[in-house]
Amino acid sequence: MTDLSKITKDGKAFYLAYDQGMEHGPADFDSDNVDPQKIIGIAASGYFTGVIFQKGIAEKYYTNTEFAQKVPLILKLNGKTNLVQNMDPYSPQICSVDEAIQIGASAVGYTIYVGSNYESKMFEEFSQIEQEAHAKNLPLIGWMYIKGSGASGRDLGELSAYAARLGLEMGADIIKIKYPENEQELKWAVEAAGKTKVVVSGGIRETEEIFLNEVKSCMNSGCSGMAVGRNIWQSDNPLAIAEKIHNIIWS
Ligand code: FBP
Repeated sequence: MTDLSKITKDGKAFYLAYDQGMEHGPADFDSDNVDPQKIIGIAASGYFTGVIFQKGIAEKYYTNTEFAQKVPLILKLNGKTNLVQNMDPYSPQICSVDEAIQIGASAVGYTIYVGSNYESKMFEEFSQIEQEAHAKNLPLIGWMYIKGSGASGRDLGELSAYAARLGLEMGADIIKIKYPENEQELKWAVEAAGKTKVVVSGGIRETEEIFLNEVKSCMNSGCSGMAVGRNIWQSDNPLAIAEKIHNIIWS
């Protein structure tokens, strides 16, 4: 089993996600949170067990800086924009495991679009990464996102459990999934993931009350934590909401 101690605390996890600049463009940002340096400041607050970047930001704002000592880096190895509207998304690998290690990553991440016609291409890249990362005892986090013509019209609860199981079958140490329709479906997905830990992604910004209830529901469902971006760094007080999420995860 891969050693997850660098990116978890007491078996639980809380990651600050900041790869949206590639996935959604600067539309998600304002003049404050567009600056990666500001995000690093939040990430280094002590509430997080990791920060998620693509390689460009990591190289310029993290590697060989004081922050590298304060919060572990999870380097995303693939990505895409939202400009190409494809029913069947493919997110190509843009960074290798070796580069990630040089950049100072404590773990790597890769998105598989479960149900896409390009699934097999992403499987090939993921399994190559899995071999390379695990040979170096580097944890692998699978973003298991349901999107594509193969998923269309299917039951979301069933697909969430399928995506979670796929993460286990593919060798992911941790999977990041979206909250399905209800707590019961999430519990089933967590069961399906077996010994692979499950964290839930934050999604678009909600009111604090709604979002914190979702975090509670995730923890009630047996998840190991959260990977949140917009609900934190789009907040008027990122550190205050980060503290509340942290306290729910480790309550
Ligand atoms: P958020 O908490 O902001 O949703 O971030 C989590 C995340 O998984 C990011 O890592 C990723 O960029 C984004 O969501 C993808 O969101 P979507 O699938 O809606 O494009």
